[in-house]
Amino acid sequence: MHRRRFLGRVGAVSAAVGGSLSVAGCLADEYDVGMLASGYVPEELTVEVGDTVVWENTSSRGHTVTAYQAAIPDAATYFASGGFDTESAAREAWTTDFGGRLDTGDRFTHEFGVAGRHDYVCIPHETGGMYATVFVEE
Ligand SMILES: [Cu+2]
Repeated sequence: MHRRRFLGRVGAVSAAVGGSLSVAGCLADEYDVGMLASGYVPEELTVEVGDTVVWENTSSRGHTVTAYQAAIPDAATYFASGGFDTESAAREAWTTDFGGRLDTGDRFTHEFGVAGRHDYVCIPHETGGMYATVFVEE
């Protein structure tokens, strides 16, 4: 199964216009996880193996989506905005020149191929408690 999830938004838009609006016309508003000044919304998201999750920075501050390498399944592909292969690379890039930063309106997507709990964090707001979880089910 390889489908994108646009939880809620698609249905809401379709309902509002009676389903007549094309999917392409809705793309600008479709994401699964948004961001506030210091948090992800929602903080917990459950998807199925093969789903692609879309994050969008819906706030006015820069954020990252950076997986905790020790808190995703062993067989899972590492994910981080900026495309880094490891958490240490992502953290180093942030420290160096804000690598991986998502500015307002920027998106990051990741396809989840392995079931299990995936915890991730916003590097600059980690101490403020900006972290969240994607639960992937078979
Ligand atoms: Cu942040």
